[in-house]
Amino acid sequence: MSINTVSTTSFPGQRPGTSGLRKKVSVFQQPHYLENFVQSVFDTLGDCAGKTLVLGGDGRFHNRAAVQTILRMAAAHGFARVLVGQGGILSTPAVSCVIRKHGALGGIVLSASHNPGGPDGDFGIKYNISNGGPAPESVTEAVYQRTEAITEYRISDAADIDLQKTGATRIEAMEVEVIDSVADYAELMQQLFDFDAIRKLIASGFRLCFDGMHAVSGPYAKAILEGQLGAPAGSVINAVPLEDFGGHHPDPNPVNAAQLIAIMAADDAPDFGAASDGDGDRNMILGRKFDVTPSDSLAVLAAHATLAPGYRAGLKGIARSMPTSQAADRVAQALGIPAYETPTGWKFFGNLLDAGKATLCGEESYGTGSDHIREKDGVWAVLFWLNLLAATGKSVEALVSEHWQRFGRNYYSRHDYEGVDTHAANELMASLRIKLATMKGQDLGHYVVDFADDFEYTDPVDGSVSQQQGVRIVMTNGSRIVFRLSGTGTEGATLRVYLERYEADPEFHHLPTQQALYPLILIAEQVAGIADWTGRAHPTVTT
Ligand code: VG1
Ligand code: CO
Repeated sequence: MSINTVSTTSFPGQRPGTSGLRKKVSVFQQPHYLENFVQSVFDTLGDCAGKTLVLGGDGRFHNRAAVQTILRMAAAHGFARVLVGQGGILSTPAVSCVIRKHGALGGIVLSASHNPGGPDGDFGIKYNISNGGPAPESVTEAVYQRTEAITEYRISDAADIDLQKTGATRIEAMEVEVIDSVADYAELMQQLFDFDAIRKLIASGFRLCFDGMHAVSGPYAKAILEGQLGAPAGSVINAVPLEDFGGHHPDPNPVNAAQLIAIMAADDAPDFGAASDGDGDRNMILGRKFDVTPSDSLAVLAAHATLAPGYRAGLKGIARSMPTSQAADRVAQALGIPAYETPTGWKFFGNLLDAGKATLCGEESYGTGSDHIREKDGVWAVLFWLNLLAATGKSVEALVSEHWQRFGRNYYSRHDYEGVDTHAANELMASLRIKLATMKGQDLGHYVVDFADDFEYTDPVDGSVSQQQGVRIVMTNGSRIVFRLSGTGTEGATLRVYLERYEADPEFHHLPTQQALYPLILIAEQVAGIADWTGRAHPTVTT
């Protein structure tokens, strides 16, 4: 075994987006492409002697090859130890859990999350810091600067290690320990939730269906829901991670999880349905013939949090990303705790969680989590819901309807225009920004604009400022339209339009969502000229 120094030249555009560097697999397969990025991360970290790194991914195509390369590079960089998931598999929340439990310096997650996989799909890489959370912008920016200047990387010429067998081995002086992908994570879940109560609920005939979408959460859900909580075999569907996710899009929303939606819409539907995404950090919650929006899910969990053992002491605060509906704010107000509004992306929650300012966090994009780790967590959200259902004896629909009666309903929808021309998308945003200054007080349909701005966030802990995080038009009655461009796509641009309307009157709590939001949908089109700029009359995905 020896360590080689390899000359390289920089690749343009290795700047991490909302959640890591995501590109087509073919881009990552170019010689030196992955190596350049990994060396840039290591160079940014500096001396790693004596330190532990956690490594794993969502099992998508190129995962195993990338794991072997990164192990050889970590050995060349002088890490003392790497903990790698068996088969190269670790969900994003499991990486966060393992980093924290084992006091690692950080971790590398190989995933493009909800983006499609396979040889023609996407690949991704993300670095998480010692608190278990995604690297903040200061770190990702330093990594990007390094990728622009890189001239060489170091790598051991050691042979591939066997990822299938748990246990320790060595590359150069570095210890490599292949760990059970699920064990640490499952142990943490047992500390947070009342497994006995959930077991009793399931034993009493309560039925559930969890859709692993052939992505990483299948093994976690099987081990916990079927193995530990006694759900009958077959309760977890599409449970085996596949390199191409079975050809499907591992994005748990009513459009992409069509099989689960059909199961939950049947007359003999299970009591509870859920799905997770490529890397296991998202969750979709369903009742029988009933969808729960992610924003409502966060609010309902917050309102009932003390029913779960891990949250019995109450919540310190609730944080949500700016485009997420304001339903959780109303719960925070009722509980007398602070509500925080951050830019999109889980990295912005890390400081609030570390500082003990927030306990629960959520995003409208099917992401919910808490201070138990520093990532959003799909299986955690499922267990939280099961704990609430067991503790209250109520159905999913009853819990949500009662929530609306108490707090009012925030009708909410996101319209995505995927794969539009990048130039046109940028122009649309630029022309919106020009209009902002004069919008205050304007009449739009039956609404009056309270304020309009481009969201800027000052981190209350470290004072860092993030600008241009989404254009928002907020009406005097609290209804909102938000426009932003995705930072996770790999083809053209994706415009996201977020629509929210508050309705206090229970008589109007059961309208079809798109109908309830129709006046706002018209205003969004009128203000932004979406059809003119993008050439699209309708969104590609509506959630
Ligand atoms: C999207 C979501 C955002 C989420 C991010 C990563 O980002 O909107 O809420 O944090 O994906 O999720 P964007 O920039 O495309 O809107 V995951 O599960 O793909 O890591
Ligand atoms: Co994800």
